[in-house]
Amino acid sequence: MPSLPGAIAPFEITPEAHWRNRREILCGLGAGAALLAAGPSAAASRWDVSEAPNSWEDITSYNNFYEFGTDKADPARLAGGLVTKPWTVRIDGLVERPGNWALEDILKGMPIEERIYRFRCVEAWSMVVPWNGFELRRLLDRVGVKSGARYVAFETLVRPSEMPGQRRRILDWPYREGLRLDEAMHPLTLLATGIYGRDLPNQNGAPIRLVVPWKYGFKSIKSIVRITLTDRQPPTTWSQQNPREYGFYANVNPEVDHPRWSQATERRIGGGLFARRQPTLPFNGYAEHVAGLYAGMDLRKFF
Ligand SMILES: Nc1nc2c(c(=O)[nH]1)N[C@H]1C(S)=C(S)[C@@H](COP(=O)(O)O)O[C@H]1N2
Ligand SMILES: [Mo]
Repeated sequence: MPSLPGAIAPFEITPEAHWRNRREILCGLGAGAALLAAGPSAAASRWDVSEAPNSWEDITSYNNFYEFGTDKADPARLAGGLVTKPWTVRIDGLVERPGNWALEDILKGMPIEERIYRFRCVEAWSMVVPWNGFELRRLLDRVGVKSGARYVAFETLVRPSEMPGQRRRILDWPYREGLRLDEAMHPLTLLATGIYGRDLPNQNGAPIRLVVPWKYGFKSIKSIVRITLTDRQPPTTWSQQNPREYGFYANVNPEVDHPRWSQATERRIGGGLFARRQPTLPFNGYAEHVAGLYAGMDLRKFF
């Protein structure tokens, strides 16, 4: 986008400034007054973390999205041509109402949440992202999960004409991910449609992507076109690619190292070149909410 020398394009400053203002309003007034002042979607979520969110620039320029290439800068550079309207999500398998759902129909009447989540990649960097989206369980309730279902499988779009990384066999396309049904039904699990109150940029998985904040980033599959309820654990891209390094569960765990590096600490993106690494928290800091899902499981075996 061309801009005047020295001018700051509005998209560079608006989302973050807008968001910060609303937070300040929330802190300064009672919740009721804040809602009136800032609109119903501005209520702080009980899931929010207190850490400062990363900038729009950090979140949208340092991405993993192999459909556009393996370099962190590739998605921002190459994802602009992805057409995300119209968008259809096929929902099938063990559901009462299978079919092709237009995204606009999915979003109709869906309560959209704004939540600030920690996000950690298996490569030992992390960010804090203010997502907007809805709880996956709301969609699953709407389509009606049948009693035999135990897992949820997800697939990303395959469209090599718009996804240059797919013209090579970097991965076995489509990118696939999966959750156990109870993980999928947990209220922390979001289908995100935006960041900082704006639509998701393509490089972050437009128009709809998963966010599972207690798991490594690769579970958070982008640009989803299919959701399947199944009775058995579905194959997932990274565990198929390299089962020694990547498991199905992929819960953030400082005690289980990746075979090639430690998972005990992380580098917060945007902290500057000399920023100290910080200790990684079990379940990425969400243990009080999700540890119970894994009671009695050996998390070294089910990594
Ligand atoms: N379809 C698809 N989804 C994906 C990936 C990918 O390559 N393809 N990369 C994953 C990994 S490894 C990470 S860390 C996150 C990065 O999300 P972000 O770019 O929004 O930070 O997306 C995940 N989802
Ligand atoms: Mo990642």
